[in-house]
Amino acid sequence: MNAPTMQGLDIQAPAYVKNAKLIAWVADMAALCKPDSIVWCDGSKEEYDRLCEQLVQAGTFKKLNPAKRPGSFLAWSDPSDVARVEDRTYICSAKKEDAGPTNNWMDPAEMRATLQPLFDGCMKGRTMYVVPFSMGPLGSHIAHIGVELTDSAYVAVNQRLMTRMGKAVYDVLGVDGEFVPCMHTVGAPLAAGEKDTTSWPCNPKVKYIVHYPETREIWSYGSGYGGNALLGKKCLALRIASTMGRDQGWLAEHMLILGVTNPEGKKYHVAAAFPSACGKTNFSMLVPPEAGFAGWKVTTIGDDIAWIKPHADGKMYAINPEAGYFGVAPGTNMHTNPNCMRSLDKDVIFTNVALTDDGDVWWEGMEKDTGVIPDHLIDWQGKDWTPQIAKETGAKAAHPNSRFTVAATNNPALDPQWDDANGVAIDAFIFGGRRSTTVPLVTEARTWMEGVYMAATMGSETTAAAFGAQGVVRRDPFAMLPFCGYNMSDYFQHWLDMEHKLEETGHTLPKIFCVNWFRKGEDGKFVWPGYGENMRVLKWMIDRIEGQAQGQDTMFGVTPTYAEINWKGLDFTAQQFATVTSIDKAAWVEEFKLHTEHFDKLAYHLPQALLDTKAALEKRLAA
Ligand code: SAT
Ligand code: MN
Repeated sequence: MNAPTMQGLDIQAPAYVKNAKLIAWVADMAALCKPDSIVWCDGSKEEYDRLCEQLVQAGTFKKLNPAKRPGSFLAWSDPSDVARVEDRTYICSAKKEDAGPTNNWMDPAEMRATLQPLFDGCMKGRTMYVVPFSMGPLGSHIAHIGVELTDSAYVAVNQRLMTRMGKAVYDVLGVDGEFVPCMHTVGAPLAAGEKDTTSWPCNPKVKYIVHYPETREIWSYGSGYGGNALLGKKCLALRIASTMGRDQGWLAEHMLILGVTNPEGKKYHVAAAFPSACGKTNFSMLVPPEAGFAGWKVTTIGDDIAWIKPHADGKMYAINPEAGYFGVAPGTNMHTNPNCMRSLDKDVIFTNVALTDDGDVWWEGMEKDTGVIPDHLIDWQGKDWTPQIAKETGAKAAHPNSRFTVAATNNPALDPQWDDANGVAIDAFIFGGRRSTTVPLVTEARTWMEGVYMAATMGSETTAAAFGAQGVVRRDPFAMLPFCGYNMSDYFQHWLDMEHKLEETGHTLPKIFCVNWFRKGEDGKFVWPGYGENMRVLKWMIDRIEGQAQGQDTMFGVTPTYAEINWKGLDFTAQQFATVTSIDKAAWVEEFKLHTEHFDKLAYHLPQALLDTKAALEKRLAA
């Protein structure tokens, strides 16, 4: 098995790789994919620099002006490869019911037969990178190891920023440790002697993002972009991990994790779920307003994914499985997210933003900082862009889903416990969607059950993070719709079961809140100022945790009174507050109809308790 060469290909693993299963798997996959060479990534800075230089030579990366943006690069993807492809994403469980109605399903044997010819020789003319990574602090009891085999150097360098990647992972893995095998190819093999002329190799026609939850495997074909290709992220840390969590009694969630410390030094931890491109990164790096919040501090543990385990002390402990941020660039500026802007000063990989004439990057929203829109840019498709062209054609300089990849350690607001192997104890969960109407600014669930109901029925207007129409409300339970690796109704039950698990220990459960920063007024504009001002809502939540705010009971949970919010430094009238907190009876009658439709689709295994909760809420509404 461990033959050092295979048809002229050197497959010998470095001496520090001792895991027999891994070595055998790499040999098998090399035999299948037939790369020209294999590189075992060690995660070193030298290796990173070398691969980045290689990407520059290949035309995939443009090195940015080191005086403006040291150590940073810009990649422009193929225009067909700019977002996750949900219709090409599959959960191949043995039984269709186990994938559930919200996932694409194919019989595992049938999928394997489909993928076999696609992967056969898929890496011809290319290098196969062996990328070992830990999702979560190295050696943490909550962490898991993955190994990605990829023919994309772009993926390898992004993985070094996004995960704990490299040699140390092999030590944790040892001779017989478990890892999640993650196969990735851009699906663009080269004929013998052919030179790659594309700067962003991908397969514009055929894409498959495939998960086998029972055997914990990931196979991704045809895309080089984000969540389709950086397999530690949505594929492992959410889809595969959610099924692990179901089987092992923990949670893998699409949640940011933040720490919030009051002026007395007491620290709370909050995990919050929002759909992609709804401001999770912003919220996780929030800067409290100066007026009224002196001494308050918010620190980031994670911006996208949380793994949460109930502990013997009755608390739920969360880690961020990632080690970097893959965030949306447009809209990010010193007003919306100053900590993020500072994180992006150096050592960043940008994807699909615009290039300035002096070799820096630009995206829509940056004009809020500088007061000017550049006269000339090269847009994300490599074309000339001017404000005039934008006016005439509507062309965006940066793709709406353009991204930055940056190590968490660049974040000035990084929480000192972000890499703590034991995680942080969660005090509250927040669930939020993007809703221009109906859902109030903030409500607190009266019970765990009611919180699960709120999360299970969450809706959100769609964004550019996934292919498809934007701005239409779709149900996105727990912000997990595209990321739950098993039947959504079973997932609801798993959340409901947590209550009993934790109650047995006699500990108070984390509170559950539902938020909506996105209500619009009659003029079509957002009413709530959002961003740093969200601290005011966060503070009310903490007051609730401390029993210092009474709130008022509504049909949909407990909501703050106007007087309970700290308004110092913000001009926000009681009337505006009413606009974002009001419960419109007629709108809620319609909303509940949509909940019914949603539950009808999820009827198989849907917990009866959710239907009972709905009936109780409707009764309240009618009263
Ligand atoms: O491209 S990703 O899936 O990683 C980003 C997102 O949609 O949240
Ligand atoms: Mn996300």
